[in-house]
Amino acid sequence: MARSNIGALLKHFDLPSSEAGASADGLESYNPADGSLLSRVHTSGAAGYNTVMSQAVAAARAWADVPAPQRGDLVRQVGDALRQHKRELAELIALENGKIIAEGLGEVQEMIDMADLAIGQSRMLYGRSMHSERSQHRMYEQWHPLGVVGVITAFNFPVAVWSWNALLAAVCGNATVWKPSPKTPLCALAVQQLCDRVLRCHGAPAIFQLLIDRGAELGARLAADRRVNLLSFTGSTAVGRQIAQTVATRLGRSLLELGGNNAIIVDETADLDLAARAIVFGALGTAGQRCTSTRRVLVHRSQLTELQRRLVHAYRQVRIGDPLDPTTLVGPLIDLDAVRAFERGIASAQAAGGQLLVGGKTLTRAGHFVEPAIVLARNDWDIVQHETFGPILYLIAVDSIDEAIRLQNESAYGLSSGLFTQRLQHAEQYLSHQGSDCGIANVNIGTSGAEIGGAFGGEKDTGGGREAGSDAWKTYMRRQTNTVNWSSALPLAQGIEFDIAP
Ligand code: UN1
Repeated sequence: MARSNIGALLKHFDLPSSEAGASADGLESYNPADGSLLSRVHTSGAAGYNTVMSQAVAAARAWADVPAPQRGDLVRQVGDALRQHKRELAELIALENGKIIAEGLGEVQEMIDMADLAIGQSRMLYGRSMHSERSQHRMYEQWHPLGVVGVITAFNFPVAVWSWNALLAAVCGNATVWKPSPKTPLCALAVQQLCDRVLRCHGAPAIFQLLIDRGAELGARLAADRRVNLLSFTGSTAVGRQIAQTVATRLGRSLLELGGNNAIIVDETADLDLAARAIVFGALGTAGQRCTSTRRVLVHRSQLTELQRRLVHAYRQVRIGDPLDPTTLVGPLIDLDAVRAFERGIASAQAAGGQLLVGGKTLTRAGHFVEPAIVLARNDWDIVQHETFGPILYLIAVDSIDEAIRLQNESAYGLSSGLFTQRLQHAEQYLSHQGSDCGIANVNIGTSGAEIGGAFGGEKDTGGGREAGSDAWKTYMRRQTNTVNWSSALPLAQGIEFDIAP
């Protein structure tokens, strides 16, 4: 992309250019496709943290008084702004994160879908009513706003994961404080600009707040801060564990969306055309840097040779390069650390006895490009059980559906999973309690690319949180049980007699 276009894009979102003066508190953002400096942005610092938190607390208080359908109307306007700036935001994502433009557009679409879902939800914050065991008593529950929701997001979905949290939190009557990844501050600042414009037009309290940090300091402050009523964290299991422990110390709530080691099972009846397509998208989408990326394929031995042939053929066709070129399918990894982790992963897999079928090299051109790899492997190797955040796919032969499910579930993680089969019994076994132990289990669909309508998240080391659709909204509210006595007596529950005349 020409420099002048980058300038226009930054200007479009009122973002500082790379010529902006360097300062001690500055955070630099780089283009992973060529290593060039995109911009320098200011970090919030301790003083900024306090201002943002007090604004969020005040905004949450005022916002909770606004009727929920009106809160939905604000989210509608955020959705409209995203529709209007979809292309520019997608280009900025491609530029700063390195995912290809088609996936950048998909990420913004995911936010728009989320806005639509949240708008509808704003009229459906339903509580139940129960039949009281006492006569002339009414019992029901209601959902009230929590207050302030902290949202810490990762570089790989620099804006969509914020929208899962912030747009639901908004219709539920909360303010959010967003701490994006230091690797993608421009995407966050662009979304913040759009939100600020909408908030101004709407005359709404400042419920969308942003913290920019170079490291983990402000995230740790959010975890310890009693004013943060819910902390949603997306990132590694190691950091998620620390965050959850800090939040638990103050008996706060956390919502965790951590790593995955997602498998696709291909049984002896699977349609290999479908399976191969899903595997290629799952393993190569976002250059293997999704938490839902396909990392393991557990394939029935009778299908191994043909599946391997198709996958290797597809990998050889894949165009690696500029994420903004529409013919590119694989962009760069996010940074040099990611390239080194990929190299270590390949070396460890080979040292364990893995056979490299295709790819595995680091490209020598500028930018953080690698050739996606497929390795013939065994499930019990340490490296296969480790989430390397890059395009390494392990192909593992199995002899039965029982073995495949067992190996799939041996992972410490439990995010996403998929089975390719044409046999009803296998599909149902896989979806039963004896089947996949993941939060997401698909049949004839791969592991990545979930729709927002379902609850998103996973079990075990994935952290147990659920975001986006279904009843995930309940996480952003507190439940209150109410019993109203409209009789002229005071009967006690459980029939207890406690006769005393005060
Ligand atoms: C993530 O990788 O953190 O299901 C989120 C998917 C996307 C979201 C991924 N809709 O792959």
